[in-house]
Formats: sequence, C-alpha cells, structure tokens
Amino acid sequence: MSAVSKESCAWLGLGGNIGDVKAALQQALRLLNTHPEIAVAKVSPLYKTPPWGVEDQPWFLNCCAQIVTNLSPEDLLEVCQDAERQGKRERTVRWGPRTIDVDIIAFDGVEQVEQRLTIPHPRATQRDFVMIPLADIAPELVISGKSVGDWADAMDSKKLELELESKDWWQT
Ligand code: A4P
Ligand code: MG
Repeated sequence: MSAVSKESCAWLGLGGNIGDVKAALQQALRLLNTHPEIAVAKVSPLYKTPPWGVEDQPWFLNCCAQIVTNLSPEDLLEVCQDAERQGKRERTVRWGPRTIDVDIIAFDGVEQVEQRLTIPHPRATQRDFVMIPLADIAPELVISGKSVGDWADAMDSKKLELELESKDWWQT
C-alpha cells in the first residue's frame, strides 16, 4: 500500500438487503476500525430504506460512517471492497448469502472522476438513503456545492424508517 502521511476524513455509505444485513454492516464497520490505518469516528443511526433504482426488491438497511485514515482514496477503496467481500461470503446454508455495499461518498479535499474511483460518489446527492444518514453525522460537509444538511432537507425523510438510533449500534 502506498503511504500517505496526512490524516484525512472520509465518509462512507454502507447498505445491503439480503440476509442478516445488520450483522454484515456491524462486521464491516468493525473490520474497518481494526485496520491499522483507519479509525471509525462516527456512525449514523441505522435506517430501513425503500429500494432505490430497481424497486422490486426487499427494503435495505443503510448507514453512513465518518472515518479518519492515512490511506490514499484508492487504498481505502481496496479496504472497503475487502469488507464487502467478507460480508458477501456465504457462511452456512442456514443463514444464506449476505450482500453488502460499501461506497466512498466523500474524501477530504479530493475530487476526481475515474472509473475505478469517483469522488464525491456521483449518485450520492440523489439518494435519500445516503444524504439523510450522512446529515446525522456531517450536516456541514459540502458535496457538489451544497451542504449535506441542505441536500437532506430537500428529501422526504418520511420514506425512511429508523431501525436503530443509538450511535454505537455497530459496536454492541
Ligand atoms: N467506484 C467508483 N467510484 C466509487 C466510489 N466513490 N465508491 C467503482 C465505491 N466504488 C466506486 O461498484 C462498482 C465499482 O464502482 C467499484 O468496483 C469501484 O471501482 P458497485 O458498488 O458494485 O456498483 P456501482 O456501479 O457503484 O453502483 P452504485 O451506484 O454504487 O449502486 P449500487 O451499489 O449498485 O447500489 N436502495 C436503497 N434504499 N439502499 C441501497 O443501499 N443500493 C443499491 C445498489 C440500489 N438501491 C438501493 C441501495
Ligand atoms: Mg456501490
């Protein structure tokens, strides 16, 4: 991994809708937090969200996290994809497959458009299941010229349900 000396904040969007999603999200956040170059600073409440895009599928669980890291955005993406792979692993037939996505929504001072990694995430500001949890932990963060709080205020928060409100749900 390439070393980046500066500590940066980054914001992640996590979600899934197959299997024990809460457990998969907890596992992903704990995995990120145990990485030597990553500390999980804040986690939003966990929301139950209606499916976006393809609507004929189960509701999702979604949350956002603020992390502090020495990694470059590309190396952080690799760690996020490792966490996804672990979450997707089939453990036992009984519990079935698990699906989890971990996206990088924003990274301090970074704007780039590349197929491998676009920051800020190109579709994040259209998604209530990203902007509403993100507004819980980073309302002042500016994405595409507008604060996350303002993006979230323009959305219909009633479509989302609070699943777990405590800020340490992922650790318990
Ligand atoms: N990639 C580029 N930029 C990024 C970034 N900022 N963060 C590349 C993460 N990855 C990024 O990712 C495919 C590739 O995008 C990665 O390998 C990486 O190199 P992906 O997550 O498999 O799919 P995607 O094309 O990024 O799709 P997108 O728009 O993230 O949609 P998903 O993940 O398919 O969305 N409804 C609700 N309520 N909640 C949800 O969480 N999720 C989806 C799935 C649809 N509807 C949903 C939800
Ligand atoms: Mg994705």
